[in-house]
Amino acid sequence: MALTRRRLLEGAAVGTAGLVVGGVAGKALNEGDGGGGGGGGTTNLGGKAQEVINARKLAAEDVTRAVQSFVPPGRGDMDDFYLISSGGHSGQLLVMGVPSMRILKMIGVFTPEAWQGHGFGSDSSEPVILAGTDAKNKRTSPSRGPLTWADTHHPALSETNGEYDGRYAYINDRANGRIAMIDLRDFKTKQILDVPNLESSHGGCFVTPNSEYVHISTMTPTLVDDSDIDKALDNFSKVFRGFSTFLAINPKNGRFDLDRSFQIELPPYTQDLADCGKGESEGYAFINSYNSEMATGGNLEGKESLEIGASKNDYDMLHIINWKKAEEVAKAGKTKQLNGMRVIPLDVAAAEGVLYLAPEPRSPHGVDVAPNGAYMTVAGKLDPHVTVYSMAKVLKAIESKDFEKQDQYGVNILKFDSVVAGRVELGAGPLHTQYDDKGYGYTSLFIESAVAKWSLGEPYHSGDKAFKLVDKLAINYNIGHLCTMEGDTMKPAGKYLVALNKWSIDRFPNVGTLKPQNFQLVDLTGEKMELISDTPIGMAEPHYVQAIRRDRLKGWEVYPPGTNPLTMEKDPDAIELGKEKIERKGNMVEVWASVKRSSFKPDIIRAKLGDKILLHLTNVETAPDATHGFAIPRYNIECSLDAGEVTNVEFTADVKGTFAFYCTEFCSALHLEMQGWLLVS
Ligand code: RUQ
Ligand code: CUA
Repeated sequence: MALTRRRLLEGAAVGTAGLVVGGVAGKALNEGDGGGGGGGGTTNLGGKAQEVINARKLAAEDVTRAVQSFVPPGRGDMDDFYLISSGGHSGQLLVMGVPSMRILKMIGVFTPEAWQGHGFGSDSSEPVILAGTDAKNKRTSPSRGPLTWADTHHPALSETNGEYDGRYAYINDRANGRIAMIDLRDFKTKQILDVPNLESSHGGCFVTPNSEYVHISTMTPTLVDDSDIDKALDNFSKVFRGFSTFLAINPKNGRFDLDRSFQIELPPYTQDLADCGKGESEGYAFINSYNSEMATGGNLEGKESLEIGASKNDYDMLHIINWKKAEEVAKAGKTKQLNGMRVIPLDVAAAEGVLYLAPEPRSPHGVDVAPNGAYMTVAGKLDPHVTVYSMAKVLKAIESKDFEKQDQYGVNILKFDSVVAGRVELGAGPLHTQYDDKGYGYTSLFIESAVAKWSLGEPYHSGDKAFKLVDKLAINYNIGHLCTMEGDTMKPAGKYLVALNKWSIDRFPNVGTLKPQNFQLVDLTGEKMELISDTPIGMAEPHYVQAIRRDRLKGWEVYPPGTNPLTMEKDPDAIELGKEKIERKGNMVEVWASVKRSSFKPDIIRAKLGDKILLHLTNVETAPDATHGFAIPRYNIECSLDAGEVTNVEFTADVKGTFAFYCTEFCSALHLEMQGWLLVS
C-alpha cells in the first residue's frame, strides 16, 4: 500500500485535472489502506463510482490503475506519448496514445486499406504500393501479382541529435526485404522500396542519430550465385551472403535516395536484430547473428533440422560496423554494383576496418545500445544472461588489434574478454532491452513471461560488472519486445513501459480460437514496476513500437488547398470551386471535379466502353472534419479525400452499365445525396 499511497499523493500535485484525480484517490485511500487487495468496497467515493467499485469488487490498486490510465473525454492532450507500432503481418502501422493506450489510427502501409483509400485507384497510394514490388531484381511470382502484404516488424522514427524529431517513420517488411516511409505530417505512406539484394529483412530498422541513413539488413541470407540452385544449400557458405543496408534519407522529404545509399556485404550468418550507435558509439552499428553454423535444414533429406544445426556453436557473432568508415569507402569507389546498389564487398569491408565480429553467447536475439552509447546489451534467448559489451573496450580492442582470429571470410574477430563489460543473469529467455532515464535496463523474458529491471549504474557507468537485477514483473503472456518512452533515443523519458505480448489466453472475453495480442502498460516511476493496464490489439502481432512525446509530432489538421499527398505539394490538376469541367480527347475522358458537402460536381460522367477515364478530384473544403470518399461500384475504386486533398484516378471504362458512384463517409445530413453517375454505354 505504501507505494500506492505515494503515487496517489503524487497524482494530487499535477495541476487542476490532477487535483480532481488526487481528490478522488485521496478518498479511495481512506478505506483502501485497510481493505486493499481483495473483497469489495475498498473505497469511499459514494455515488456511481462507489456502486461500480462495489459491483466489480475493485481493490484500491485497481482504482489507482484506472486513474493512472484514464484520460477524460475530450482531453486527448493528456496522452503524453504516441506509440508508433508495427502492425505485424497486417502490413500496417498503428498509432496509439499513452497512458490511455487507445488506438488512434491504423495507417495503411504495405497492404491496401480501403477506409483510407490506400491502394484502390488513388494516384497518391496505388503507385506507392505497386512500386514496392521490384519484379526485375526480386523473384516475385508473376501469377500471384504484386506484393500486397507485408510482415512489419520494426518501426524507426527519424532523429535529430539523437532525439526524435517527429518527421518520419520507417518500417521494414520482414517477409520480403522491403521498407516503407511514412510522413508524420499527414500520417500517410509515401514510399515503399523493394531493397536490392534483400530477400527478407529483420535487422533494423533504425535511423542514425541525425537521420543520415535508415538501416535495414537481411535476415535469411540472399543467394548471390544462382548458377546451380539444386546445390545452392550444399554450397551455402559460398553462394549466400548477408547485406547491411544504409539507405540515405533525403533531408527535404524523408525519402530513400538510392544513389547515396550503400550496402555492406556480410557473411551468410543469419543476421538478426540491429541497433545504432550513438554518443560514445556514434558512427557504429551493431547486428546480432544466429546460425553462424550456416545450417540449412533438410530434415526429410536425411539431414539435421535447422533448429538443431543452428544451435551447435557456443558462440555466434556480434557484427560491429563502422558506418562512417563505410561511407568513406563507398565514396572512394571501393564498391561493386549489385542490382542497382553500391555494395562494399566482404573482403574490402574486412580489410578497411568497416566490419568486425565479436563472439556472443549462442543464438542471441536483441542487441540494444544504451542511451549514451557506452554499452550494447545482447540478450541470450537460450541463455538466462544478458551480455553487456563496452564501446570503450571495443574501440580499444580494434585500435590494439586485439583479435582472437579471423572467420573463414577474413573478418577479424575481437576477443570476447576484451570487449565484454559484464554479464547479468536475468531469467529464462531474455530477448530485448530498453532503457530509462535513471540508469536502468528493462529486458523482456520470453520463456518466463516477465520483465526484468536491472541496473547499469548512474548514468549507465558505474564501472564494469556493476550490472545487477533489481526487480521483476510477471507479464501476461509471451512477451516479445518492450518499449520505454523514447527509450531508443539519447534522452529516454522513463515513466512507462509497454510490454508487447501475444495470445493472451485468459485476459479478455472469448473471441474464438485466435487470441488477442496484449499491450501491457507498466508504471516505471516507483522502485518496483507495477502493471497499469491491459489493451487487446485486435489485429496482427505488433512486433515492436517506438514511443514519442506527443508535443514532438506536428501533424497537419488540413491540407493546404489542392495538395496531393504523394508530393505534399499543390497538384497541377487541383481546381477551385466553379472550375469544374469535362474534356474529351479521342477516347480519353478527362474530368476535373470538385468534392464538397454534399455533392460531386460534375455528378454525371458519360463514357463509351473502352474509353480511358482520368479523374482529378479536389476536396475543396477547409474544415478539419470534412473528409469525403469516392467509390465506384464494380470498378474496385475507392478514394478518400481529406479537406484540401487532391487525388487522380485513371482507369478504363471496360464494364458497360450505370454505376452510381458515392461518398463513403457519412459527411453531412445530405451525405446519402452525395452521389453521381458513371454511364458507360
Ligand atoms: S524480433 S521476430 Cu523484433 Cu524479437 Cu522480429
Ligand atoms: Cu461526402 Cu458523404
